Amino acid sequence: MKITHVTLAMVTALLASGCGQKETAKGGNSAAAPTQTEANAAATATSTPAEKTAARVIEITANDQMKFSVTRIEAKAGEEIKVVLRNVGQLPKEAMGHNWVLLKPGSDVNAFSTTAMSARDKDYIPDSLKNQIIAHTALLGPRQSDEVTFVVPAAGEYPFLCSFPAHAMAGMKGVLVAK
Ligand SMILES: [Cu+2]
Repeated sequence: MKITHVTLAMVTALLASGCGQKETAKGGNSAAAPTQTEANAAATATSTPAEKTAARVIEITANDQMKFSVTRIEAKAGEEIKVVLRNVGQLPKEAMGHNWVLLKPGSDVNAFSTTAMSARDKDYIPDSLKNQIIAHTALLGPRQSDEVTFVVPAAGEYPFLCSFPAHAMAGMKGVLVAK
């Protein structure tokens, strides 16, 4: 799911930049001033909606003290959000890996965390509980980052956690509140 979102974003970015370069090249080579004006106007018109629909970025850091820098996110139902998680710690991934997992309203964070402990080969994303997950990042080692983009489905309180063993119990959890 994450890979699909990232790939789409990259394709969109590439298409956008490609179009921009094409318009610029056309305008620069053309001797006719009106054509260049039209090209610029068209470029402006197409870029404005793209900016309006861009996902809101929430940057979160995770550290060796098992803390997220953000534990509460306020959002609107239907809003597109991009969470960028950065592991700012030094300890190796095997001892202090971090991820960010957003669950459906009503999910039990502690139960999820406990089940996730036995899913080490899946980076602590247990197959049996995937139906509780709205979105999640990769498991990150020191100085790594990852992002995930999702649409907030509806109003409600969506718990999130780091599913590395015992991290949620130590406080690596929070809530996204959608209105
Ligand atoms: Cu963690």
